[in-house]
Amino acid sequence: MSKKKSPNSEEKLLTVEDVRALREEIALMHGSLAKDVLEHTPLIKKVVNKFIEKGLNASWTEKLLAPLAGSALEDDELILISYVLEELDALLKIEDEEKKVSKCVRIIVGSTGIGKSSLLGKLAARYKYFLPKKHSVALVNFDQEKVGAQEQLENYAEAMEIPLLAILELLEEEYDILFIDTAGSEGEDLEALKELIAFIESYTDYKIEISLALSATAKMRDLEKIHRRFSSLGIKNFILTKLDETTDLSDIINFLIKEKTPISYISTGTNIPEDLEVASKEYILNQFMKED
Ligand SMILES: Nc1nc2c(ncn2[C@@H]2O[C@H](COP(=O)(O)OP(=O)(O)OP(=O)(O)O)[C@@H](O)[C@H]2O)c(=O)[nH]1
Ligand SMILES: [Mg+2]
Repeated sequence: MSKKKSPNSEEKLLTVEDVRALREEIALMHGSLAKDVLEHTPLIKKVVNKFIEKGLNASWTEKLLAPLAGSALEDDELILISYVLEELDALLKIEDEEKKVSKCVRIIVGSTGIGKSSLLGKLAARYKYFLPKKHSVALVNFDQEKVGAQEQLENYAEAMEIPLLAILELLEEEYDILFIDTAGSEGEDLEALKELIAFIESYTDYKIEISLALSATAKMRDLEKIHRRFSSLGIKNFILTKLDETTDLSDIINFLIKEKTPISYISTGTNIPEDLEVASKEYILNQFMKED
């Protein structure tokens, strides 16, 4: 029996590369169309430039505002500005603190010196003393690398009357939340961290929650690189640190609007436990819109 010929078998099929090239061409067309439109709508162009000067991704901003040309909104600068802010507001994801469950191990990972240990001190104090529900908490040191890491946690533990446990001790007594400090992990440390996670999963019924600390001063490429490095751990949320050190939040915002991961907390200084904010869109967007 002869095989039936598929109707397209004679035609050249598009390769993956062809499709990719087409997609890039279409994106370019959209980009130049947006630029064309902006040339003829000075107010929209002004607002686009305002946000580009603030550091927002240029083609993202152009493509967002160009479709408003010819609409009733094109003559009102304030409305155009709030249109962009609303879009940013919709894209930023925030984690709801109220939803956090008890019996949980919170691990903070991130680059060296980003503020991980300080965050643990602040969070442990918050959960033990400052929330309506008072949690039983303990700190755990898993930073075996850094000289002084143990002493740093001992200081927090002593000052805030919070127990500091060795890893094996977390099997002995139950807490609502354990806060585990890690080293600014490079490759090998990441493996050790995965073993720790497997250990907790096998021998306890704590739920594990991993937060990636990101500095507001980091550049886009660093943010992407650090996120890639830790993504295999399963990052539940981001914590932003060092918001007090920069007024330029453009890279962090460009990064956050591409990511679906929510932000949980914001660190705004070196004081423990005071300099910690629950993440909010208003806070981030207000900081972003602040004039220098
Ligand atoms: N300005 C500012 N400084 C901060 C903030 N958070 C932490 N720091 C400071 O940054 C330095 C490093 O903080 P740590 O909490 O030790 O950072 P780490 O990520 O644990 O550092 P390693 O354990 O060495 O990787 C300290 O001097 C902190 O006081 C912040 O939000 N703003
Ligand atoms: Mg540390």
